[in-house]
Formats: sequence, structure tokens, C-alpha cells
Amino acid sequence: MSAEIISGTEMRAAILEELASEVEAMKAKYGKVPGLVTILVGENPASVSYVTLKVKTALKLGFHEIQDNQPESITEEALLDLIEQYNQDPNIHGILVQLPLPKHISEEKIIYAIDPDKDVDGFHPVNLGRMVIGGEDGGFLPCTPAGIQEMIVRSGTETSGAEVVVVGRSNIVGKPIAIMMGQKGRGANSTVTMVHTRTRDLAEHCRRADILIVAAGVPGLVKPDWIKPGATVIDVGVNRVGTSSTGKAILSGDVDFAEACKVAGKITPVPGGVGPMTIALLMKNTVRSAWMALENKSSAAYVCR
Ligand code: L34
Repeated sequence: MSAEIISGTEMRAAILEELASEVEAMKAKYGKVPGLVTILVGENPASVSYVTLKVKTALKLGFHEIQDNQPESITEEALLDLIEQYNQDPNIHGILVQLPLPKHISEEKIIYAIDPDKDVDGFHPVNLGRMVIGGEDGGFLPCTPAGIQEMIVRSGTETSGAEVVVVGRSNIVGKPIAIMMGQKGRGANSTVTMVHTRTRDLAEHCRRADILIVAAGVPGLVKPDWIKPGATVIDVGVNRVGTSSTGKAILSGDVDFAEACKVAGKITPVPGGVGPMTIALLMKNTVRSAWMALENKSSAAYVCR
């Protein structure tokens, strides 16, 4: 048996096409386009690569895009001031501060400072809270979990009643995707287990999964005999495991891909899997934020203040 490959690159193309026509509609109706600022502090090579891809995608969609690169030495106060400036800017609908931040800056403080109505990353507690409560008019969903859920749905995997095992408990992937898959609604209604470094028998839990979502950041953690035959495997790991002769980073997931393909029913590759979907869903959140601003829809966050 050889698993069907779930291509994030192909799914991204479909989503971006849908968004491009929304941007056209927005221009026609309001003479405006979505505005996104990406703030990158320092020069972490992975962050530089991801932010560059975000900027390129935003420009391709015709967004008003500001790439705001700041030196590693920027103070927390200066970064907070910068965020406040974008909070006030009516042409900016999405503010993204790429993580991780240097140690002298509190990520929590920075995330809390972003206007929840512009928090297209979905990291602000107001948006995370809305996500937990669920329902149709929730806040912004975090991009990687939203991308994962979209991939599962578009791959035709049944989620209702499915056993989902999430490996990892980070704030940006593990915790939110575990909650989202257990919600009522499309692409959810699953029975979820979240496992982590203190779990007693990781492999045993994984073997029960109809849908295995791995976001541990450990290259090759999941072995083929951890996978239930026919399961859908979502590999969120983007590990830099070396450098090619041309100087490009060699990327590898958390799953032993070649071997897993022999057991899984469907599987996402790295690269070309969850990464491109993260960026597509960021664009989708930004378009949604722009519509809300232009149509004066009081967002969930607004009601809370
Ligand atoms: N604020 N910080 C904030 N928002 C985010 O949503 C992120 N994340 C994570 C790290 N920090 C963040 C991302 O953007 C991870 N992440 C991300 C985004 C895109 C890709 C991977 C991770 C991606 O496109 N990966 C490509 C390969 C890119 C390359 O060659 O380096 C892939 O095909 O997997």
C-alpha cells in the first residue's frame, strides 16, 4: 500500500484563487484592498524564510503589504509602540509579529498588545477564547490549526467520530487543533487525545489514531509502527536538518515519511504540506478582517471590550 499524498501546495493554490476574486470584489465595492503588516525582529533564518513567503503571497494577491523588519536589538517598548501605530492605522487589517522573539521581549506582552480585530494570527487571548467557545462568528482561528483542519476536510477524511491524536501541546498548534477537532461542526466532532513529552506510552496512543496530527518539532519522531494502517497523518514538523550543497536548508518532518507512506492511508509531505496552508489561511484571515473593517461589522473582540 502506498499512501495518498495530501498536497498543501495544491490546496493553497485553490484557496489563493478564491481569495484573489474576493480582493477584486472588495476593490470594486469599496476601492480598498486588505492591508497586512508583517513584523520580523532579527534574522532567524527560518523566520526570514517564512516571512518572505508571507510577503510574497500577500503582494501576489494585491494586498497593501508592509514588511517591517526590525533589528534584534529593538526594545520591548519600541515594539509595543510600533504595534500601537499599526493598531491605529485604518489601512492595516492584519498585524503579524513573527515568533519566536528575542529573549529580552515578552511574547505574551506583544501578543496582548495587538488589537484582537487585527490579530490575524489568532494568538490573542480574546480570539483563543472565542475559538474555545466555538460557533459560527468566532474570532480569528490560528493559521496552522485552521490549515490543518482545511487539509483534513479537503482530503475527504471523515472526522465525525474519528479518533484524533495530537502529538504536542504548543499554544500555536497542539492546544488549539486539539480543541478545534473536538468542536461541533464541519471538519470536527472528533474524539481527541492530546499527548506530549510526559505521556506514558506515546506509540500506543498514536496507534489508535484515525487521524494523527504531529506537531512535536522532533525529526523522525513517529515511526511507521506507530501508525494505524489506513490512517490520515498530518505532519506539522518543519525541522531544519542540514544544508544542501547549494546552501538551502534541508527540511524534514516529525514523521519518517518514506516508511509512513507504506502504512498510512493519506499523508502530508514536508515541505509542501502544512507550511503552505499556514500561509494560505493567514491570507484568508486578513481578507476576512478587511471585510469586517469595511462593513463595520463589530467583531467578537469588539463586543468584549
Ligand atoms: N506569529 N509566528 C507567527 N505566526 C505564525 O503563523 C508562525 N508560524 C510558525 C512559526 N512562527 C510563527 C509560521 O508562519 C511556523 N510557520 C510556518 C510558515 C510557513 C512555513 C512553515 C512554517 C512554510 O511555508 N514552509 C514550507 C517551507 C519553507 C522553507 O523552505 O523554509 C513548507 O513547504 O513546509
